[in-house]
Amino acid sequence: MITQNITTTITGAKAIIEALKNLNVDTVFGYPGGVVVDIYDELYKDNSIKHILTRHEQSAVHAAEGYARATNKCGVVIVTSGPGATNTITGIVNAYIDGYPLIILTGQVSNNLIGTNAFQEANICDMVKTCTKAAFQITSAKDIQDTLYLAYKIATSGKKGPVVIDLVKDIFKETVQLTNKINTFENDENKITTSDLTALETAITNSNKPLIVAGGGVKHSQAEYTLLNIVKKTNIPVVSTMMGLGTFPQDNSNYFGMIGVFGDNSANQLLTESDLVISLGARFNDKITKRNELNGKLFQIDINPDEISKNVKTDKFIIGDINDILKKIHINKDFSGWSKICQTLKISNKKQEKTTNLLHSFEVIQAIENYTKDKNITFTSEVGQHQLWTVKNLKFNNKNRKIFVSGGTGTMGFGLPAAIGASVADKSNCVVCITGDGSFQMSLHELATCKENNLNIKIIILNNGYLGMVRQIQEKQCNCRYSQTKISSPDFVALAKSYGINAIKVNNYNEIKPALDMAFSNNDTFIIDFSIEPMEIL
Ligand SMILES: Cc1ncc(C[n+]2csc(CCOP(=O)(O)OP(=O)(O)O)c2C)c(N)n1
Ligand SMILES: [Mg+2]
Repeated sequence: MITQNITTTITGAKAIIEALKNLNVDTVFGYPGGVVVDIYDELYKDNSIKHILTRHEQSAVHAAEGYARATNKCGVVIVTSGPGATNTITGIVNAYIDGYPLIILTGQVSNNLIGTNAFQEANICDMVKTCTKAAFQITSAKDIQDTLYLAYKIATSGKKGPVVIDLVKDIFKETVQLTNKINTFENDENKITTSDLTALETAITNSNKPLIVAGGGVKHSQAEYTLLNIVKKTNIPVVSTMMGLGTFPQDNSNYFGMIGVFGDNSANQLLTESDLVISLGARFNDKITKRNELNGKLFQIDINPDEISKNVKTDKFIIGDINDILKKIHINKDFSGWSKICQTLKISNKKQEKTTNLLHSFEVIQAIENYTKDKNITFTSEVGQHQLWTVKNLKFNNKNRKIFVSGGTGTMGFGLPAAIGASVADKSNCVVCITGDGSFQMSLHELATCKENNLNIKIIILNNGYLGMVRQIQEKQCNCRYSQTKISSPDFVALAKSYGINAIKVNNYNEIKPALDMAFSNNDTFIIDFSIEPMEIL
């Protein structure tokens, strides 16, 4: 129910800012342009919403996603029309697949120019139809507030995700009645029935070898604590997806690792060995091994009805909020016998070994783990070998240590802007971005954003001179024909200096600790460029 009192007349541009304020938005990420100058003028005059100027619109969206992940709030982005709008698309796809709530406000040419190939016109709403929860075009100022509130509701409910609002230029100067709206949205989320809960309880009680797969959904529903309590009581073994990392303490004896193509053998084997797989918000996409073995034994719990039976056919499922569901079930069976049997599988996990005297990624990450294990840190990573070494060697044992990775789309260029969003969300928090030489070059222009906002981000470059992940595939599939995967880089230390950022190069193991001491000695952005064995493989 929305109630309203009409108060005063304002411009459309101001109405946008007022609507954002009503939605408790205090930070936006963006990049201005001619079409949206009126909004930027209002931001300037109002001064109560902080604007973070990124150096590319894609980064603004990734940063807003990092902010949303860090705060559990909705990220907001403002960009101009045409190229400003189209530059957001990669970021939008990323947030859509991984399920983080964003509102992206794009400028649009005037009503009378739409469809004429006007200067900087792009039909962004049609372009993002398949990667947003909704896309609206506002052609009249009277629709501003209602559309923003609706967009917010859509972005933040069910499986969360991005909503685009395309703002036709004319509305900014148009006047409109400012309304004092109270946003209390009716909760129309799925209701969980008693028979749903009984079905889950019965499936678990009838099982001898159950397994919980903790997916990204556990994070989304903030079900970490409830999950831990259930496992404490029942000793059901737990594995996680990459998006679910950190949702269950990795030092718990009932944790058996990460599933997936690059996951742990113990975790993947458990998918086969178990007789019931309880999926908590996992999507079982094509990067998950052994999907066929799940046939007939999968119990899916997901807020998104589209996920049910999408990748593995199942007739056992509950659509709803994971935390709500887990809080309501009662299991009086102890699976510690089964969990003990599972321990033996841990021996099958691949050992990480040095092949040369050069620095190896895993020893760098292990050193970082060792150095930071008692600190509350948000990690981000990019995409490639460095990401997999990162998730394999960092430990997430409590909710003060988190990791943000681009899961569903594997977007190189995500990690640094996501770190910016996380750092902006809480400046007292130290953020560590672990990146590759290839990925870093996709968003290194954001060093300016880090410097300008005095962000406490430590950037760790695992510099192997290659697009290593692809090179590794070529080694096996193309008989070592490394087509276009050797990649040169600038002198990252000199580059950092040109941005006013301190940096150091590390070539051998003894230099790691002093470099970390230097990086963590203050709250500034700092870069460590690690020279890594180029031929290392996972
Ligand atoms: C935007 C984008 N382009 C291409 C790819 C394909 N890709 C996946 S991993 C990778 C190599 C990444 O290189 P680097 O960042 O140096 O990491 P490394 O594997 O060497 O650790 C590439 C090109 C991608 N994931 N994202
Ligand atoms: Mg590399």
